Amino acid sequence: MTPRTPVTTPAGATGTADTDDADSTNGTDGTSRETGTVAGATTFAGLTLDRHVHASDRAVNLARDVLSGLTANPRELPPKWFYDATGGMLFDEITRLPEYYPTRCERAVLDGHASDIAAACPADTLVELGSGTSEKTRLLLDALRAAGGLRRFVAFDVDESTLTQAGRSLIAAYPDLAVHAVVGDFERHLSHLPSGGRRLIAFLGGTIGNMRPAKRGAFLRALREQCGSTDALLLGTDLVKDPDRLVAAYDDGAGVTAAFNRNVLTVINRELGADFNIRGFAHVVRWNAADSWIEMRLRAVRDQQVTIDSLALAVDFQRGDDLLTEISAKFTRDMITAELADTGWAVAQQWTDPEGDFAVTLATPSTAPEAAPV
Ligand code: AVJ
Repeated sequence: MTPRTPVTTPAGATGTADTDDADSTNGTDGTSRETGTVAGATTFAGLTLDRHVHASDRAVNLARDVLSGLTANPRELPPKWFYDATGGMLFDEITRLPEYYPTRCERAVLDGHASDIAAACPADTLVELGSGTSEKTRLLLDALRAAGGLRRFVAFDVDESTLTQAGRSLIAAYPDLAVHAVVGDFERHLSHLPSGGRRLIAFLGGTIGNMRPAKRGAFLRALREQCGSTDALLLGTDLVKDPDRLVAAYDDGAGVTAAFNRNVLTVINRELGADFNIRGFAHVVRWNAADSWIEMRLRAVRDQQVTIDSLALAVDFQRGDDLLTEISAKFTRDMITAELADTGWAVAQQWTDPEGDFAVTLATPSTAPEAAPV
């Protein structure tokens, strides 16, 4: 790696984005009122939006992650940068691939057990960590409505446009439901989750698997600290299985996941003025049995130098050099129970699809969360 000029981080690259400043339309607390409702008030009609991450933070956060990721050894990028508009569409396509079983397995569990979940936790508020666009969300909303108590839906995601779109379509589908969208990063803004009522907090899709164990622990503990005794967590986790099936799920025959993986290079080229040659990197997938996770990598197929204008950075890749772009952890039931117990949660119920490929766990707050391991 040869910095073209002394590597200086763009101004504010390390600045935190969470400003909560009053730039939102007409709210003073970062909450913009779209339909004359008051966030957190007793009346539940319409859509409320809280903004803790601003569109302007994206470039700063991307620059920070790319600079630290490409100058690290081994090189690594967080998977969140896959998800621009193209990445979102490619992921949607992945969920329909024959090899990628997690989405349909989780849907099968919710199809079969949404009413059991609603009976076990008759919440008045469904919180989804994620944008709430999925069909799975509606299965839960319908079951909680049928159980009689549902009054509010909170969607928490980093992408405001997806959130507001999803919010509006949910309001159209559920006119009497209060929809509260929170634009935030679940590694930093969980404390901004709207409080009150009895909340079922859904974290689906196996997305928790993209975090390493320490981050997962911190996340589950932070969530536990936001929860009262009547709240519950609904967690989707992919289960350990035949490594060939695991690898195939991330390396499909049609090459959609390969395109999804390479998309992060397109994002960096477009948003940071880099000159990655997309075809200069191969899509590589490996089952790491020791750490119980799938690794997705981009491997340089030849010696090449990549320059990133906005970082004044030049990065040399030797043929065979890897860039880790995602881990996706796979769990056993014991791992799930242990990680939840370590972070102040107790497994109340657990369901899997008929093949036992994917688990959905309902966890309730156990006694006070144990202190974080030092
Ligand atoms: C959406 C994060 C759960 O890790 O399985 C799919 C993303 N990456 N194919 C996963 C993904 C490659 C997916 N999650």
